[in-house]
Amino acid sequence: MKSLHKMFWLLILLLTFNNTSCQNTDNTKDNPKEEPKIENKMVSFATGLTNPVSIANAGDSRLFVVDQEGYIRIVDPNGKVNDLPFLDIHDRVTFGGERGLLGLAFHPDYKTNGYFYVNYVGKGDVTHISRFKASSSNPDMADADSEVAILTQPQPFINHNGGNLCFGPDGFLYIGLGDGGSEGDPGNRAQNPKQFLGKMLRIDVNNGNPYAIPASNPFYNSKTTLGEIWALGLRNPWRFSFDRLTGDLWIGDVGQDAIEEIDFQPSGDKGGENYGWRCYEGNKIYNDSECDSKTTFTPPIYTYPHGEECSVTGGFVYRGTQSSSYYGQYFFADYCSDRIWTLHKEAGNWVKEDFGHFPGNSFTTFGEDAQGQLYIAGAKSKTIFKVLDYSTTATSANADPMGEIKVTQFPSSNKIRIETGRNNGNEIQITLSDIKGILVYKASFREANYEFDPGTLPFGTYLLNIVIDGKNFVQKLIKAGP
Ligand SMILES: [Ca+2]
Repeated sequence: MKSLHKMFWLLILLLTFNNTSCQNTDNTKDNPKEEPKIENKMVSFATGLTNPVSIANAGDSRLFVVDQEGYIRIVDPNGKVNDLPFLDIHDRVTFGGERGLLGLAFHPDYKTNGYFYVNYVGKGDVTHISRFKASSSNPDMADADSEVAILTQPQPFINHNGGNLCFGPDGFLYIGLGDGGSEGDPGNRAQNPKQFLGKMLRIDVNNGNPYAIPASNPFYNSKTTLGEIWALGLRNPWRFSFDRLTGDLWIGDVGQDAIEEIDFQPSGDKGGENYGWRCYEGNKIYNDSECDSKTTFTPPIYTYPHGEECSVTGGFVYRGTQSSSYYGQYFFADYCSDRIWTLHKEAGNWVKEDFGHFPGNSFTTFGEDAQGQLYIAGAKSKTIFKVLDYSTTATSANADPMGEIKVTQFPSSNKIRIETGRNNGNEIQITLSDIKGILVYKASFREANYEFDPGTLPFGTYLLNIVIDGKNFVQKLIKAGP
């Protein structure tokens, strides 16, 4: 098992200069004309996995990776996969194609109750939402015999099983179910208010037996719509997530033959949205033969057409390192094209940016660790990558007479490179101090560029001070663990 054995520096982009808050004004985003190098964007974090389809954390330093065949495996903070699985239920999982063990969510009080919830397709093509319990004696093991059925849903066809489940910031469990499969939703199930298929459900697993319907659900006590339904009109919401900061809900809904879409519900939303399928695929009418003209559909915030692309893998809003260029951006990928993008809002409009093209992966899922760092798994590459902080050219305010200073990280070593953008032969002094102000490295040079290795230092925050022609630049650096 390859582990991320090298420590690396993550750069924080805030640069202070003469009390002017500095903006990242240059275009440091990925140039779509150039194939980005994977090591600049992501690093291989864990390898040798089998069929990884979901990544979750339990509020500690471990990552839990769902193997579609019916296992949950633990990856330690060094990227090492435990020999023994956390959970082995392969005997009751029907594996193959879009079937298998598909989703995992830890109870918000997992630390005290040991409960976690899974979504799997079992015998007879029935989707099971079940609760399991961790072993009370071994935190790296769960009790496979502790299964408690929460909800089941027969699947009329083998595809479009949804598979994801997440606890929302409200403490309720959200369950994404696909339209039941085949193509074109032949039973018009996603629009049928009396079926779970093609819906997002919201249930309260802390009350009732085995659950209660929250009184705040949009169709609570409705006679025409099942009370569990939170949103309708989804085709196959394979991966969805909540923004851990804002509570916004992001859904990647896999399209039919033409259009992939991202749906969005702002935090505080009351639910009840109808995302359109099968009346609409993206923003285009797909089959309006039984569509009620009075129904209000909620359009996606972003769509993209098929071509190289064919199946969206919804991701997460990056909430890892606050000063990263990616902070607050929603990551998503396409399973077929191996492309990853980000979305963010600018002047009221959603803007897509290319993150990169990483052939040979078949990205199935994103996941966060307890700190909000972002990971993505490839089914084909059987690898989990970690999204790196984005080191960028930090320019000072536009009045800066000195030009720009660029500080570069080297993920594969301890080295830091400074490019001062000037070459007047004057002495440039640098110091590196830890957060308590204790000096750990000091040097001076007259060249335009300088590369140094401060040696082995503990993980933590450091301040790089650069003095050039009497001006003082301070850059915060984080020495991150693997
Ligand atoms: Ca839709």
